[in-house]
Amino acid sequence: MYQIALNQIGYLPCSKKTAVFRGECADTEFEVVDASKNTVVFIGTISDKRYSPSSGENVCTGDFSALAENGTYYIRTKSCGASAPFKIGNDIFNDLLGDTVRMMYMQRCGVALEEKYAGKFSHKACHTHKAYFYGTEECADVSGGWHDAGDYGRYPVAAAVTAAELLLAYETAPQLFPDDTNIPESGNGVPDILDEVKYCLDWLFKMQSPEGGVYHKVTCANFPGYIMPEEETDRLIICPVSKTATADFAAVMAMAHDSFAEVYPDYAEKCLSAAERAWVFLEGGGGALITKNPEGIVTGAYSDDCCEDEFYWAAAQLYKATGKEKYRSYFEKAAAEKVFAGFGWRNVGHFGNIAYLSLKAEMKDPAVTDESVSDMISKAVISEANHYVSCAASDGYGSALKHYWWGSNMQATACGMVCMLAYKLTGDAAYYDAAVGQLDFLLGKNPMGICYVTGWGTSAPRDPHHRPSIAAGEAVKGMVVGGADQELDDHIVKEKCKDAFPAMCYIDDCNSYSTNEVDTYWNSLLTLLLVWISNTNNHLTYG
Ligand code: G3I
Ligand code: 9MR
Ligand code: ZN
Repeated sequence: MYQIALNQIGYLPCSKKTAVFRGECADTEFEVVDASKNTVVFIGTISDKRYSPSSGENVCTGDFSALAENGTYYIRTKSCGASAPFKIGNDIFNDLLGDTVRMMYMQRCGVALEEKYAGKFSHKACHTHKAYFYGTEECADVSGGWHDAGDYGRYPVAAAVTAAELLLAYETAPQLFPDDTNIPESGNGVPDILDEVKYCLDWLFKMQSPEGGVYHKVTCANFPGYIMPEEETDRLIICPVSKTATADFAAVMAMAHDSFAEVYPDYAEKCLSAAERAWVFLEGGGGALITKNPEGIVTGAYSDDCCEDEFYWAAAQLYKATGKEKYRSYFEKAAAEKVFAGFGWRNVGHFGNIAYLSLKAEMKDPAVTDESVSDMISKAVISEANHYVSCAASDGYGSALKHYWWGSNMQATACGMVCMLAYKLTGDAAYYDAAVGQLDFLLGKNPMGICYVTGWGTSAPRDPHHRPSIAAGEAVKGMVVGGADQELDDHIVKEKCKDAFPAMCYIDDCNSYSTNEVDTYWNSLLTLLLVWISNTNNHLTYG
């Protein structure tokens, strides 16, 4: 493990650049070396010695932000040795960005992944057999969509959030999403990211009931062994309609209407009418709150005892897509009572906030939003971001997390997103720096000294909890792993990390699903953060 922790992909020329020197570093200076010429290009001071409670060690920091020339570098010192190499440049995240999106293709269900697209992870069509409505002998075709994570379950809540984040990334910087990423739709004149989202939405349509509600998931009753997807042939069970799946469906279908209007105009209309039918279903009180799995089902529950934030998000997206008063009044009344937050699967409020705030920015028409509601949202975002900036400033590694739980890397990414939202609202660079700090943490500046994305950086997870990777004996590239979980939610991390410090409760072991699994919405949130950080110049600012 490196004694110098830094972002193993690299730094944008304009961004703050810091490294962490771990343990008792005797040096007072560090050198940045141009790796191609092996010449010292910068000398910096090692300072700010402090105790890092999340990792139980003393650490120091070195700032090399003044170095802005494109190139490949590494840091070296006399007593801490050398760091991993890293790049400086404006486009250094572009290839990683492409991989974070490509994961979704690798998760496609219901079709064969051909070798020319999926290489050694190719497989025959999977989960095309009949799916039965829970507790009945009635069946339906709900083939398609994306396998959620390391398992083969398909969950509309997870899929909708993933698709939404990909659409937001595309809307921010369409120029970063080409039509040549080697998926079956490449070269059809539509950006591959939109085709990938459409693959998911095509499945979501199948998950909408005739009444407009959306089934909560389709999985087998149990998780399978470490097999390729086509080998899972147990009965597929469609679980009952839920409020959260229905509301998330309404939200993402409304977003898709806006994003697909130009490339697939008829499809865009189909999305919007499905979204409005879902809303009518919810208005009628339809669907259940899912607080636990149905009897006999042990796969992912995606339980959520609050659906107000999902309704909040849906109303904002439907208002943005239609301009209808009923959605506007629902959202503004809800926001006036409580500004919801979250970039997660359970807490989705910030997707609604972004939709509402973007209206004023995009429409340049103050009447389109209620200034007092926008102000309340802005104040809530800035207050949350201030908390993360303060946490990051007091953490030895710049992490905004005070607690590491299952999916903590997604939470770190979400903290970065909130800081970017505050930056868009205020232009205050402190928020931008804190957001970059969360990306640095994910990509290597962390107590594990690991770039938490498979196949990226110098030290990356090699053994993720991901069935196709386990079966193939190699990790699919470009997947974010869950990260440290001090709750020790699986038997491996409980055994191996029971005495570890919070940010070190991570193990690169395929059996550790609570620290080393992957998930589509962990990837898509990183896609979005990478785009928002890399595209400050042509951002939609909401201020
Ligand atoms: O939000 C609370 C926070 O307020 C609290 O401080 C913290 C510590 O107790 O817990 C937080 O809740 C966490 C929750 O995720 C929301 O992020 C729970 O601890 C944590 O156990 C829960 O983990 C979820 C896990 O399923 C178990 O439900 C992960 O987020 C979620 O990504 C994961 O999803 C699974 C699917 O069910 C099945 N497919 C794989 C997928 C990834 O592992
Ligand atoms: O592979 C499953 C993963 O997707 C889930 O997040 C996790 C918790 O629900 O469960 C994993 O499956 C394990 C099951 O829960 C217990 N037996 C071993 C399975 C593989 O680790
Ligand atoms: Zn499948």
